[in-house]
Amino acid sequence: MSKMPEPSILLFVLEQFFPRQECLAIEPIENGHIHRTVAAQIQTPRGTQEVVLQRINRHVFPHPEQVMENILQVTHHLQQSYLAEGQNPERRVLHFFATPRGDYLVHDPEGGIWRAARRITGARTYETTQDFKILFEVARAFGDFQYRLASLEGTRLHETIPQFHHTRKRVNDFFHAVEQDACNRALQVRQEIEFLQRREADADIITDALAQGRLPTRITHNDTKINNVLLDRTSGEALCVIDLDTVMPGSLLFDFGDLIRSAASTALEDEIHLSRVHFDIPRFIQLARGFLSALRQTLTPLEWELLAFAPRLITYEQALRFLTDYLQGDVYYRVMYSEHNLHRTRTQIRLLQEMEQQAGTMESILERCKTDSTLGRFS
Ligand code: GN1
Ligand code: MG
Repeated sequence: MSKMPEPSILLFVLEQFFPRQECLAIEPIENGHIHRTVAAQIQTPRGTQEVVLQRINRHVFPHPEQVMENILQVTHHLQQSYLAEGQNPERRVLHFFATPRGDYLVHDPEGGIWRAARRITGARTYETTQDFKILFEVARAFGDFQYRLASLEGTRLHETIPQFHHTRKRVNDFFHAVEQDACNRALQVRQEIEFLQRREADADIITDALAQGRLPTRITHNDTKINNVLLDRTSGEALCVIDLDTVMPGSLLFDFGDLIRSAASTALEDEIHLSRVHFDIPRFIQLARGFLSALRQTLTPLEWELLAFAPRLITYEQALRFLTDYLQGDVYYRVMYSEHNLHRTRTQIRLLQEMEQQAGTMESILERCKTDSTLGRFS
């Protein structure tokens, strides 16, 4: 796990983005498993500016410049789409700062690479919630995000992490980690390993259909966790989709799947007490309704057919990824203690088991969404 950067490094980076402007405050933002994030307040001639600084994890994203190129294309497109509707994009779309020389990335003296975005104030994220209105809003925001990006199709976006949701690749990485057993942890997690091995056949269903052109490739977010949507603190309205690092060509099914995985659970991803972890059908209903409200007309028959399966696949994939990282000695995800990735694996396995039990119910709920005329409204 990487430590919090020294204040001198943060001040150096701020000086590149905002030369000769005083920094009034700095505080860490702890959510997110990948980058280091801090919030800063800058005194500018036009008043105070709230900034989010992020040091990009180069182990995970070896080409930060490609990540930023994608993000600038995507944010520009989203801004235009709000402007065309006469809406102010300021709190709807992330805005990144450039240095006076026009650079969106700054190198610090220790080799870190940083970016800076305007902080959207009066907004918050949720790690979990049972508030249906919030769930509906989060899901609607991800569906709307993907809907707006459909008109960007044809643009070549970089694949910022190749084969990110290629489940077969994740299975292979997992088998490799089991075989290597670099930290002698495999024996202790025999049950979990066997559970995941038994589901190996599921891995190819979506990626094969994508490769054969039976499923459309769209521009997707690829990390549709509940905490990647900012909501207005007062009204509860969804404002802005964040964490755009993995926006790239993908399947709508992965975005739907990851949303359900993260937001239809009754507990946090790293809950230690498994008896608290459930896949919750009432939450699933709100999430499905919200996500599909903008997209429903655009789904192909095969996308509809695989929609109920997608959350199981993504939950399976996530369990594989957490257990792979546990076996490899926690080299990918930020961990707070040595069993952290194991606890994360176990919550995913528990969710997957319950999703398997509820498969029929999920299918009939989605079937109803096909024709429900009230889908776009929260009820
Ligand atoms: C990572 O950065 P964060 O926490 O939003 C990961 C996702 C996982 C997620 C699991 C680039 O997302 O793919 O689903 O952790 N992001 C990357 O919580 O690997
Ligand atoms: Mg992320």
